[in-house]
Amino acid sequence: MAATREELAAIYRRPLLDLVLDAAGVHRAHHAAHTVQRSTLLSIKTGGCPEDCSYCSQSAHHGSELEREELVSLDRVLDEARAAKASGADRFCMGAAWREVRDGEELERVAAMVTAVSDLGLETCATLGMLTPAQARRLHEAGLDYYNHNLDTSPEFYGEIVSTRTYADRLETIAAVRDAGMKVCCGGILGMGERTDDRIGLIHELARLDPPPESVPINALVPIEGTPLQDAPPLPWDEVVRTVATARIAMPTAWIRLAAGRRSLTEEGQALCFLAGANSIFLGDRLLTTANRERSEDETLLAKLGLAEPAPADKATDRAADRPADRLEV
Ligand code: SAM
Ligand code: DTB
Ligand code: SF4
Repeated sequence: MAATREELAAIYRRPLLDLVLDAAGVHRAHHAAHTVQRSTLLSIKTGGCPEDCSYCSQSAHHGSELEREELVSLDRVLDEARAAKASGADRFCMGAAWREVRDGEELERVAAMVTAVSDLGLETCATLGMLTPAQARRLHEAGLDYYNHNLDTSPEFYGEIVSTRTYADRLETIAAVRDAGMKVCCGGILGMGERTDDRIGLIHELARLDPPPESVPINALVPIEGTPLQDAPPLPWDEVVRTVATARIAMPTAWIRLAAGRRSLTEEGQALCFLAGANSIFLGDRLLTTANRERSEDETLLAKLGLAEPAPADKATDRAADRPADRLEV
């Protein structure tokens, strides 16, 4: 049974090093200790999003200076995916600034991208906004392994951050993803002015999903000029460590990704997060619309920490044979 919110609050508030030590024990009991899963991101449709998420550079509601880009070509996706694979990525994540996917050409173009990336032998992930159950099934059939759809914060704080959709809308898409047979990638953002209790509430909501997400991105806000959160003060590093550690204890088998915002952490701060159970990162010079840490800096850091062993694939490498559509034909 998932821990209660009160139990998670007690864990989160333990003396920091006790918390890290416990989380490290849970991590090492369930995961290879010397490896970090590497994901690479590509924005396949950029900007002009009708949602009003107050952290996001891509919302049409804010005055951020971002060049919009329509859905990119399959060739571009393939070039980027090949380059990601060559530089050691295990998973390729495609993000689109949509409220929801449109059936027909739009869905089919993304499905073709998913199949092509999957055929390269990469795990596939997409984040495209809300999905209907039928769209989730279509993407799974095309070879989509993970769908990223974040809860972002606690249910109580959510309305302060987004007004164009509800927490219940998010949960509905997550249920559709799960019912279609895909793995769920679901996490949140820290440093949006939320209280400690909201960070605990987020972990509680994630851990009580049944089953919990296989992948949990923990983003630290990257402040974007022109958005309502442009001046949000950076969250103290120990709150990031506490969130990672509590998430690790609450979801022992998940990949916990130290996602956006690593540039605002020192190497020492990141090292503590890895010790506390973070075991996945975005590798590559760009996230979706903002800069990531330099790839070479990350390679050096992972080597220094003894975390450079390749991650064990959590799915067979013969991906074409793995797809439900192909299985049906056998
Ligand atoms: N439109 C899709 C959606 O909202 O699900 C996918 C794209 S959206 C960019 C994916 C996630 O990135 C958000 O849920 C949020 O957690 C994270 N994110 C977006 N902007 C961010 C920022 N400025 N700093 C940190 N994380 C951010
Ligand atoms: C997630 O939780 N973090 C990634 C991914 N899912 C799609 C996105 C981070 C975006 C950071 C801001 C940007 O580059 O636009
Ligand atoms: Fe749109 Fe996603 Fe950005 Fe929200 S987070 S504005 S839904 S791209």
